Parts: sequence; C-alpha cells; structure tokens
Amino acid sequence: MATTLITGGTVVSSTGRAPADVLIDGERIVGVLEPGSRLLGTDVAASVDRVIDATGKYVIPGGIDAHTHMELPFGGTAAIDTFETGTRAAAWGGTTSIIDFAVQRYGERVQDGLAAWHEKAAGNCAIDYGFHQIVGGVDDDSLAAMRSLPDEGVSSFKLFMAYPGVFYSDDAQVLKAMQVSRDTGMLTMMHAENGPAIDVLAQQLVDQGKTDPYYHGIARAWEMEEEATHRAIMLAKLTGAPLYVVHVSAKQAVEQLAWARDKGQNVYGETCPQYLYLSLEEQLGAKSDEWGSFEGAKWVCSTPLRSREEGHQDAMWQALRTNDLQMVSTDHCPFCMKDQKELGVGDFRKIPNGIGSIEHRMDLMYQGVVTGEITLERWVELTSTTPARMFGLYGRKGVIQPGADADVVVYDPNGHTSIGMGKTHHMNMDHSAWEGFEIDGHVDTVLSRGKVIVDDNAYLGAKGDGRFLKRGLSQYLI
Ligand code: DUC
Ligand code: ZN
Ligand code: ZN
Repeated sequence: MATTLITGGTVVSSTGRAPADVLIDGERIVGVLEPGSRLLGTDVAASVDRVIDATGKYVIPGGIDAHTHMELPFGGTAAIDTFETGTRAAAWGGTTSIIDFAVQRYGERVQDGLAAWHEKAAGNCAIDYGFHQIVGGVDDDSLAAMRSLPDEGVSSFKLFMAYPGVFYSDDAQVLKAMQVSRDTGMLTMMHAENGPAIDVLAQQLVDQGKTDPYYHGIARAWEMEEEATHRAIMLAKLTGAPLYVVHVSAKQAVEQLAWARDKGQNVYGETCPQYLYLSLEEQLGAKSDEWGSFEGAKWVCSTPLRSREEGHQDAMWQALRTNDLQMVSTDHCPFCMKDQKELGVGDFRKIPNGIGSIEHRMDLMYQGVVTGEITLERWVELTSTTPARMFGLYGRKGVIQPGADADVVVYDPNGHTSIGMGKTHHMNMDHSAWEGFEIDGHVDTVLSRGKVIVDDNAYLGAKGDGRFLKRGLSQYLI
C-alpha cells in the first residue's frame, strides 16, 4: 500500500486550524503530525512513497454533498448527469462523497427503487456514494419496506409536500412515514412546500398569460414554504421523528426551524449555494440573445430563488453562522437548456426543476470565507463535517484524523477564476447557472481514499473508484 505525506499546509477542521502534516497509508489517514516530524528517528517525508507539498494551502477533509440527483426522472425528462459524469465533476470541485436520492414512486416497491439506484451507480462513480430513499408513494407496503432501509445502509428518506400526483405525500402519509422514522431512528427529509396550493397559483398565473420562468418563483411563494415547514415541524413533534428540511430558501422557513430548535426539537435544515447567491430579481432580469426572457429557466429550481429585496439571501448566511441551518448541499439536479429546460417555453410549469452545482459548491462556499460571511472552520463544518455527522458517516468521513478515510483536499487560497459557460466545468450541461461568478482560490489536489484523483488541473481518477457507503443513523441528533 502506498504511503503519502501532505506536508507544509494548514490543516483546517470544524474546530480550528494548525500547521500540520498528514500521513496516509493506503486508504486511511494514519497520522496528523507536527510539521517536519520524524518518526522512529527517520524523516517521514524521506520514507513515504509520495510527498504532496501543500505549502501556503489549506488541507481540508473532502467535501460531502449530501443532496444530489443523478439521472432523476423529472417532468418527462431526467437529470442529465449520470453517476459517472456527476461524480467526476464533484471530484474536480473537491467533493469526495455524495449522497444521492434513490426513487420510489406510487405503485412501485421501495426495494426496487433502491435496487435501480444501486444499478445506476455501481462501477460508475469516481468517488464514494451513499443513498437516501425518496418515498413518493406512502402506503402499507412502502411503510413496511422502509423499516429495512437502515440495514441496507440507507438511514434517511425524503418525502414531498409538493408535486401532487408525482411525489406528493398528504399529511396522513407524512404522519405515517414519520412514525416509521421515530421507530427506526431514520431521518425524515422533507421537501417543505404546499404543493396543492402552489399548483392552483401556478394555473392562475398561466391563465393570465404569465408563463415566463420568473413566475415559477411567484407561484412558489415563501408563504408556501413557511407554512409547509411549520406543518412538517408539528407532525415531527407529534410523532417524535427527527426532521431535516432540504433546500431551505425562505427566511420565514428558517424562523420556523429556529423556533422548533429553540424548544429542543430534533429539527435541522440545509440551504444551497443558489439560495445564498442568486435571486428572483436577477431571474426576472435574465435575458439572452439565444433564449430571450426564457434565459431565467436556468435558475428554475424548487424551492425557488427568493427576492433579494426581502432579505432571504442575507438571512441564509446568518442562519449558517448561527447554526439555525446546519449545512450546505447543492441539490445538484442538472438539466440542459436545449431539449430539457426548453420543454417549458410558454409554460413555466413544464421547466424541469433543478440547477447543477456539484462542481462549484466548495468554491462557492469558500467565497463566503473570502467575504467574511463565515469562518474557514465553518466552511469545513458546513460542507464536510456536519454532512458526515448528520448522515451517519462521521469518523470515516468529514474529518482529518487517524483512522479516517484519506479523503483530503488541498485547497489553494490564491488564484482567481471566472466561471464561464459549458467549457469551464465538467458537469454534463450545455450552460452554467454560475456563469460570470468570480472565484478566489481553487482546488489543487483531491485524494479519495488515498488515491490522488485530481492534481494540478489533471483528472487522475477512474469510474469505479467510488464505493457504496453504508451509512449509520445520524450522529447529530440531540
Ligand atoms: N426537489 C429537489 O430536492 N430536487 C429537485 C427538485 C425538487 O423539487
Ligand atoms: Zn425537493
Ligand atoms: Zn433535491
């Protein structure tokens, strides 16, 4: 087994930073050493197979993106990244583990949905991967099947209070699924938006000829998110289920989470880079020669972008600082403009919902360090350590310590890049939702279980490097 020493860098954890060398033996970290240490009288750097010079750089645990959708079927099409292309792009961006969502729909068996996701992913991933289970059809069979998920290493499931007729669960179904969550310890993940009310508002807008992408965000008003978040919290309280609300974008939804957390409830939430950086106003103004006012379709996602004037983005940053929100995932759900987003020309309801960001999450969140929104330590916590703890991976992932998998990123705070169109990313999209974003710093070197998979602008990984992660129950609950 090859030995590696990452030397000269500043190791950053969720609790501090210090100059240290990281010693790796095979797939594991075996030591975090004083810089220039000698072991058993020998210079460590001289006795390892490979030395990675991290002088002037940060050495951080590999990113964990706990919310991705490779090949998710949506609105008559499917998210365009496969496990191969999506995990490769993740690696380029310093993410070394993902947790994707296996899908079960009404009338299908949970076991079959999970098996289908194993089939899509096995042998195709560049980095390690786990699954949550979407339960889109809560009934007696699926409720019984859900009880076996923890044995399969799937310790969380997602329900939708949105999308009637597709993934939607009504309150009775949510209640029953949460009872399984309480009994098993599985985390209930919630898409908290009032779908039936949104569908009425969306129909009324289309009837008035308001069909542009911008109206997606008008139909999906923040009140719909606040209301559903509150309802989910109350159902979780009643049942005793631990609750994790995905893709939080409304400041009022955060207030609901904070209110429940202050009462000691096991309630958590994530936000995503799009809710920190992008806004409804910019979506309204988005125009291009090619797409006209349909350009805003590149930012159609659910929950939707929110108004900057109303202060949602600032509230998300604040919640990340105060731990009212605990982590940042991408909700990576990429669709091309051509043939996919354009399904919704003339009717925003038909635009597939999703943005691709898996490659940019670590960089985008690092900009929060640059601008002083978050500390370096909080950057690591939000993008790696808490995702590991929240989803039962901590110890193996999310930390640089002896015994942990050698998933390590060397991040160079120097340098500057501008995100451009398709050519400057490795995601399988014909555009970038992040076009024009200026990024300070960059990912230099990425190790996945000890193997260097990205180094100095070269991809050295291979499909099949990634293994399935059997996850335990959440290590974050109170
Ligand atoms: N919710 C998600 O989490 N991802 C894509 C679409 C959606 O509504
Ligand atoms: Zn969702
Ligand atoms: Zn999602």
